[in-house]
Amino acid sequence: GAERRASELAATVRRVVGEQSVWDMHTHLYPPTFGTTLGGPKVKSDPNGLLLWGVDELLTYHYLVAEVFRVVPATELPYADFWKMGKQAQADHIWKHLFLDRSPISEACRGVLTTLKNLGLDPSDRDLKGYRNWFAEQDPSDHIDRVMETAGVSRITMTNAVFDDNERERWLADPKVGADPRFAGVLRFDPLLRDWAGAAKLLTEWGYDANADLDASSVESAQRFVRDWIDRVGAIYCAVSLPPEFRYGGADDNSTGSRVLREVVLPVLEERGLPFAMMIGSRMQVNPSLGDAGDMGGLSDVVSVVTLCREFPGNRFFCTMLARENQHELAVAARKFGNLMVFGCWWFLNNPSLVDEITRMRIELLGLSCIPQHSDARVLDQLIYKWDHSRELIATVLVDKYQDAEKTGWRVTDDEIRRDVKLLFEGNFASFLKG
Ligand code: RAT
Ligand code: ZN
Repeated sequence: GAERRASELAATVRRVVGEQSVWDMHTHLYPPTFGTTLGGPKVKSDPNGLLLWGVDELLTYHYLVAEVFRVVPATELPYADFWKMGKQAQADHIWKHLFLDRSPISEACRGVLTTLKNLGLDPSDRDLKGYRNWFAEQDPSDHIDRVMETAGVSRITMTNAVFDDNERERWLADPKVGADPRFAGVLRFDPLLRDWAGAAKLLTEWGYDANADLDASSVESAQRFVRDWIDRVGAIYCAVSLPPEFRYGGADDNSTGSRVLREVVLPVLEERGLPFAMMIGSRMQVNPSLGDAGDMGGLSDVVSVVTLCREFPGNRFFCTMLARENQHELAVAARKFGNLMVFGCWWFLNNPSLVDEITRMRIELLGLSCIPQHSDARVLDQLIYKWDHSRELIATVLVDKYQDAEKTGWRVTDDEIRRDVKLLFEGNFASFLKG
């Protein structure tokens, strides 16, 4: 009877979620044409390459760098000494202190174990050298196929940071550098909104005359810059990460950041029909010695997002926030505006307890009209664990929600479950892009 139906339903939902491919809407991954730190039998390694993969990159992920400095503090191993160590020595250090000297049960540690296991390696070997040897035999491009297959990812969205010299120069040197069909481009330009004066200097150097006052000709230059780079990276949307202090006060708000948004970014995006992704709440470099691991989060202002959605009905906004405390208000805001798409459990929220809570709350408030997760993978192989863990959590929430509906006598068919799950993992993103 009812119990049997409930357990069948649970099994179906888990199977469907396991089989549904994902279009990962935000990663920091690249095709091998951008250079790769770990070469393969057919590919030379490039120490500044942007494609990170393999066990040493997994172990030196900035989430784990932060964790290792808690147990071997900088008073024992100064930051500068750690950064001087080679990649393998850093990985050895993290392996010893976070995997062998204490158990690897943080989410970032567990992620390494899931990744190894799903690649067919055996975490119980605890054989870092053996894992290294296995990766050394792989070809980076073939490995991308294997990882995508294992993770069930159909397409990887990049983050193409135009203000990063290393990346910008690769686009300028080779217009086809991003042409790999497994990857989609996203133009990322934080300095335009976070530091207009600094950005204006660089734009001028790059042939787009602009000044700190943002006069009419600077607006035109900056618009041309954004257009040119949208075209160059074939951007499917544009994105920024913003601090907790980010505010948009409406049409009379004449702060420079707000003017750049209103006069440069949003008009170009509307003209191109592209969404704008705002990732809000990153407080940068509270401990600069930690490098990428030195950022934290803070409470942000949902009202600013609401104001943007209301005043720019011709623009579409993806939004994610870094503070747990912002999630409810943001989900409620999405009920008010069809041009707002809430996505992902970002960075410090990408932990099972929080993914469960946030996903449940979003589905209760928004039904199937949200994008529950993105991976934020910086190391190719991380796609495997990020999606493995997220699928399990999203499936658990869906099982509960379908079972609650079925308690009334409503029945969901297998096809309907497949339809719904596809929306969450691919469809909502694809339709929001189209507008
Ligand atoms: O999640 C992360 O790895 C962060 O370092 C950032 O990349 C963040 O996701 C961002 O895109 O700024
Ligand atoms: Zn990111």
